Amino acid sequence: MTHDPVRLYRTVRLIRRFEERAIELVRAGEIVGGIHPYLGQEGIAAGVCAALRDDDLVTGTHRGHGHVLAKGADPARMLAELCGRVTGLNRGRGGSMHAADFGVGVLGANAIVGAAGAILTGAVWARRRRGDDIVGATFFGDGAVNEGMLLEAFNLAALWRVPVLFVCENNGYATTMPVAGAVAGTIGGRAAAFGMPATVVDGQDPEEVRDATAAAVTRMRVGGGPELVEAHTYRFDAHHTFEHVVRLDYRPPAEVARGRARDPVAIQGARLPRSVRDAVDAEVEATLAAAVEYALASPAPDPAGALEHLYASGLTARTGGG
Ligand SMILES: Cc1ncc(C[n+]2csc(CCOP(=O)(O)OP(=O)(O)O)c2C)c(N)n1
Repeated sequence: MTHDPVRLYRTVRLIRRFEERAIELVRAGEIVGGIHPYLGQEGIAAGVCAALRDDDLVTGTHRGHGHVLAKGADPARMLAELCGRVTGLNRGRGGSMHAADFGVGVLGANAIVGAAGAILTGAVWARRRRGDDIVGATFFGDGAVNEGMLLEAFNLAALWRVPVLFVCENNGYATTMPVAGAVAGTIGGRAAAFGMPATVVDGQDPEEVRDATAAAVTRMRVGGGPELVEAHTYRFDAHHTFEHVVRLDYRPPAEVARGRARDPVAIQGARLPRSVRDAVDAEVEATLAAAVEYALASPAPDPAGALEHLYASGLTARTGGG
């Protein structure tokens, strides 16, 4: 747990600029297939991960770069992963939506809406059974709250008192679908149905997110069951970079302007003296310049090895058939 406001600012700023550089690389054709930018939501990943220990576990979403970076992954290897290079966190085979770094407790971003909570619940349960006092945090969007898999994870985590913090990043939309058109009842009400405490926080304020997470983690670490945090936020950019090409008209411009006016990077930055902020900004720019250079200088994987690393036991040719 860090109370360090500079570290929190560094994290939100790093995620912000990482995403902006990644969008440039999408446009340049270096990141194939596009990305789901985390712009505007940085305060949630930064705040949650600041309240976790290095050996605690996280799982994330399709909008997952911020979670991986905030938990401590190397930005250069993360960017190389997005570019599909051998030096990437996962040898360039996972890409944007499947980046993982077990060394810092990141079990993976996840393209399947609602799946990451089940994976984390199982992983934390297994580690606690071994006697480790770790906890976990899993991120999901408002679009996941009606997915059976996530609700099943709520149930087992609550029943078995698995210390998982379920973090809902409520940015108001699942792709183009507003929450009001898709979610009956409330998100906190889903937690209540399983006997889980739920806290609503301002996801644009990294310190508020961190403090709510720290309080939950303290309870969970000593045997408390799972909890839910619903962080209200706003996605500043597209659902996916395809929207930069195909404009979709689903958010009123006044709403977008209002949402963008509450910027987690500006909110955390305003807590620091200008000189400190400038120094962090310069450090982040240098880190990312080096990361881009590293990623682009790295080779792509050899296509001959495409079937490697698919199964823990290796891949053996099928016998027989015809
Ligand atoms: C099980 C499943 N259903 C549908 C999709 C397609 N899909 C990808 S992202 C997305 C919207 C998710 O919205 P939300 O969970 O609110 O997260 P956000 O994109 O707003 O961060 C959908 C429906 C998917 N990836 N997985």
